Amino acid sequence: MNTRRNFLTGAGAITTAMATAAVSKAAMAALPEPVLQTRPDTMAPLIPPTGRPYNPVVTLNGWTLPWRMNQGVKEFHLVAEPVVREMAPGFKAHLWGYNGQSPGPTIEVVEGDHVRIFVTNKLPEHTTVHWHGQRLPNGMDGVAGLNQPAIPVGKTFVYEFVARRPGTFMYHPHADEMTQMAMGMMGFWITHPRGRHPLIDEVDRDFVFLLNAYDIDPGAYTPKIMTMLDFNLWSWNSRVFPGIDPLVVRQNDKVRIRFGNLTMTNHPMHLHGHEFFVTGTDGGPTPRSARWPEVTTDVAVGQMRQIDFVANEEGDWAFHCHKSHHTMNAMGHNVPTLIGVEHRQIMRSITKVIPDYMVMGERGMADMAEMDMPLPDNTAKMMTGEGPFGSVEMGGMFSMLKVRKDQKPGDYRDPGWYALPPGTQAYEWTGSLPDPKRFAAAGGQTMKAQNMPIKEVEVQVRKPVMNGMGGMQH
Ligand SMILES: [Cu+2]
Repeated sequence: MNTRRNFLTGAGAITTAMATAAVSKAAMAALPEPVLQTRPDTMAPLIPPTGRPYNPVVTLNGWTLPWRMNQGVKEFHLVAEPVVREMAPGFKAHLWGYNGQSPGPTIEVVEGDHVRIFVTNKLPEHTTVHWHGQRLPNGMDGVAGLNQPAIPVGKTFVYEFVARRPGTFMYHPHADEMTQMAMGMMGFWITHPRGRHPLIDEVDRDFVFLLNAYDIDPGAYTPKIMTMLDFNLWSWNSRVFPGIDPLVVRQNDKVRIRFGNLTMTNHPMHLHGHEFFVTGTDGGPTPRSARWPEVTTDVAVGQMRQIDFVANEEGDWAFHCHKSHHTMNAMGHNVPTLIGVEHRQIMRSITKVIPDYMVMGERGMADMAEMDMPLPDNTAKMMTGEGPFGSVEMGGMFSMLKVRKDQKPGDYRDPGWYALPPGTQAYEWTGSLPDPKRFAAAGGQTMKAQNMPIKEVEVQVRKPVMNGMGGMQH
């Protein structure tokens, strides 16, 4: 098997499209040569070299699978196999995926395309591929046992159908799903509309990624596949912040972002600085009368969302899952809350036994981002990311929408940090602070508690001592 290296590498070279290598007559008789990709960078959009034209998508930290036309049929070759995925710089995981990556490559076709996909199984167990959301013959739906025998190890199966419905789809195994999806097997599928579509607007930039989650112990390489809820790595396309590339756009671009959720919980996806409309799901385009503006949209398990907006505000805007635990990387979740706990006494006793003992979280967890704690090798820091004004204190499902006036059309290179215009940044107040006034409520409880011992409970509050805050009382 050959690895074609005619891909442009990384965000640095992303402005030009690649061409699919010419396929010889002899090769046309056989199945298409598989194309592999092992770099975790965001690859240039694949301008269609053959077949019907369309405006291609950009897969965040991923790529689109080239195809060949064989007598009017668009042929792809997916190879299911173990892969090494760099989830963030300095942190690699042993996953399963397709064609050298987890997730697998994005498949882009056009409404009405006759599609043939060869799937070769190089996993240590059988598999299938289910084409999530597609209208297709029942025998092509990929549910092992129900619609087909599973693809045995070492064998190649052929799926063939017409892409009937334009929209946002995904693919994943439907055989030993719990293992294979926990190991990272999934990919994006776009069916572009055949021409102008009344409900699918043309956009300047179209980004896609899948939400996935892993449970990899600090220092380990392989996900624990039995985990149902307590995952410690929340990723987009098997990358965690700061390993997720920014979504770079030109000011006033019409932007579409599509995402699908293959984790075990919902993700409220939140965009700063702009409102968007949910313009479609894996069920199809949303009727215009049913769209409303949002800044957060929840994606339930197994759902896909397509959001559209005009990126008219310059800046570096956070874009993330709004569950705060999902913007964290690997770390035990069973750390007790120590905010406000007075440690001084007990520290003296502990350090006699464990000299290196360190208290965590006495003032909140922000210290964790700056502290250079010794971590096991191959561990993503819990929260990190150096911004222009300090640590971003994020991990997991977090990236940025970077909107720039001078970004060239089709240029996806990271423009660096946004230069804030003078006088437009939050600043420190250096005047005096008034004493707080206590609010006196005039109301009272309507219902009197019965059979409840009425006893005043004293709760202590600890506040940091600040100069000029003389009026603070407990
Ligand atoms: Cu989330």
